[in-house]
Amino acid sequence: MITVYGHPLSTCTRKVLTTLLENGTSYEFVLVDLMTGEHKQPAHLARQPFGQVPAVDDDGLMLFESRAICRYLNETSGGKLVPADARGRAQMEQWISVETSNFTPHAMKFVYHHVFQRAQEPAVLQAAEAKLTEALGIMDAHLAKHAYFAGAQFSLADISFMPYVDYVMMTPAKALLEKWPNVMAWWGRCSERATWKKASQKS
Ligand SMILES: N[C@@H](CCC(=O)N[C@@H](CS)C(=O)NCC(=O)O)C(=O)O
Repeated sequence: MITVYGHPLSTCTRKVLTTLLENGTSYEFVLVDLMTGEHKQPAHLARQPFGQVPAVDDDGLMLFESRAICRYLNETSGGKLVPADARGRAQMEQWISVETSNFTPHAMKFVYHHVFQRAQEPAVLQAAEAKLTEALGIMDAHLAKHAYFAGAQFSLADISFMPYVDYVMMTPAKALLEKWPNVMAWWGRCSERATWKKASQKS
């Protein structure tokens, strides 16, 4: 049995749940209450030594780090979220790296400031806007030619971006995304998926 320790508002928890739901894998969900600091208590630190969510227990195999968890859960549940060929896999990994390095750190500045009340200096938001615009232009050019980041197939690369895009759409930086029609069309396709809606409690 797979147990996911997480929180429904957590971007990284949502990636793991979407991966499980896409593969039709059953799991148990255990809420770790970020609001009361449960993630910093010894019981959770034993599962996730950095005091973050998610963590997963697969019949005694304890894992943390959402991207590693998603790769593992996909591989052990049918593998439909990773392209079968090396070229497709390389594309997928490239875009997961773009998400981690070039998109999320900048996107989250807006999310911290506007959603989580962690005020950012104006200069920080200005720099984040420039970096985000650069990333969005590159993403848009790719998505003009491909339905998803790894090509025609919905993959872990799309799942990696989705929770961050979802949060950015709740901030004024939504306007930055809306300038890019292919990013918006991709987001429309991804955010309509029943698995995503369930993972993020939107249905
Ligand atoms: N690199 C980690 C990041 C996990 C992470 O940042 N989790 C957030 C929620 S999305 C968290 O637990 N934040 C609380 C904290 O850091 O104290 C992963 O991918 O799993």
